[in-house]
Amino acid sequence: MTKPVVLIPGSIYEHVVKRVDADFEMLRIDGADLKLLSDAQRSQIKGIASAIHLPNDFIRGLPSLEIIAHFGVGYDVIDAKFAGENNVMVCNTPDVLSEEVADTTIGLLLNTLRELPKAEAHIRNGDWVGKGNYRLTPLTMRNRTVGIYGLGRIGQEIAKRLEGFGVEIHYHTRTEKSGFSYKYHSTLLDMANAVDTLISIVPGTSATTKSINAEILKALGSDGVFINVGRGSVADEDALIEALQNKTIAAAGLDVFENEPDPRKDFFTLDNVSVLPHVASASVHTRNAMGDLQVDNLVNWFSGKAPISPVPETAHIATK
Ligand code: A2R
Repeated sequence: MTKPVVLIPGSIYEHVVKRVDADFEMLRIDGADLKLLSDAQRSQIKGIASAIHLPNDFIRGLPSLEIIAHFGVGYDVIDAKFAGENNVMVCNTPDVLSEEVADTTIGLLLNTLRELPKAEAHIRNGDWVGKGNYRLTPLTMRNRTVGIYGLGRIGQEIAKRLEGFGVEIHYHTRTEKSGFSYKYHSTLLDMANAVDTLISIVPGTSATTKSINAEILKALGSDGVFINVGRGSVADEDALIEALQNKTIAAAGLDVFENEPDPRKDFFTLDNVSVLPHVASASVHTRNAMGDLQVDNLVNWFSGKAPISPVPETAHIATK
């Protein structure tokens, strides 16, 4: 029996390439561009394994396409509603990364509050012996009130870890979640007024775009700390840079940016920012698990079984 043709547009984690190559007829091109495919190839492609933006024209130009398996839990780079309307299944890789992202979030929060990367630079530079002890940090985790924006799979893991730090935990989502003792706020502004530390772990959607704005940052206050591990699009970066420059808030810890991999340079020059290059899920263990889930979705689909992790917008599409 001939294997289904699965396209990998753009670069992807090597583990995924090996697995796609083993299980399918693999086709690789440099990006999501129809000009890179012959007419025959376009009509043969049944599945996509990708980690990049797929324009709607690209999806429309593949007449036999049945399924897109995306690498990552956030799938804002694919118009899933459009895919669903065109009978194309979209899958993401939830759950398997939640704990890793939550672990990294705590690390980033501590880096931001306790200036650990700068303290490490101090010893590496020879400043400890040359200039003396690293300064006492003005910020601490002690007595903080933390608001989690998004109490989904990852947000809940972050909250669980924060419980161990003895801090007060609040959250904001569109719908109140049952079974949690954390304080619920029906609006983001209400939560920002009640907390001094805001962790964003909502998806990048039209509703969340630039929702962390000047008003929210002001509400956090001068002791305020903003941590973003969700999507860069959720923060209004102009407002954030201004709030950090003017000390409207005390500090920020950022793993995600509007322009990746080339974020605004202000984030590197500001003294009160701790940055990471979008590494929250980036361990071999977790990336392998994400890659396996991505390819397992394709394997299930092409053996007539339901995919493991369809996104809600396409969950209605029946298995062939
Ligand atoms: O709003 P709800 O009740 O659906 O709760 C979801 C919340 N959320 C929002 N909260 C406030 N305003 C919004 N416009 C809004 N949209 C969504 O975000 C839910 O509590 C949370 C998302 O949770 P999950 O779908 O379980 O996603 P997961 O696995 O926690 O990942 C979150 C995001 C990904 O989409 C990537 O962008 C990033 O983390 O890696």
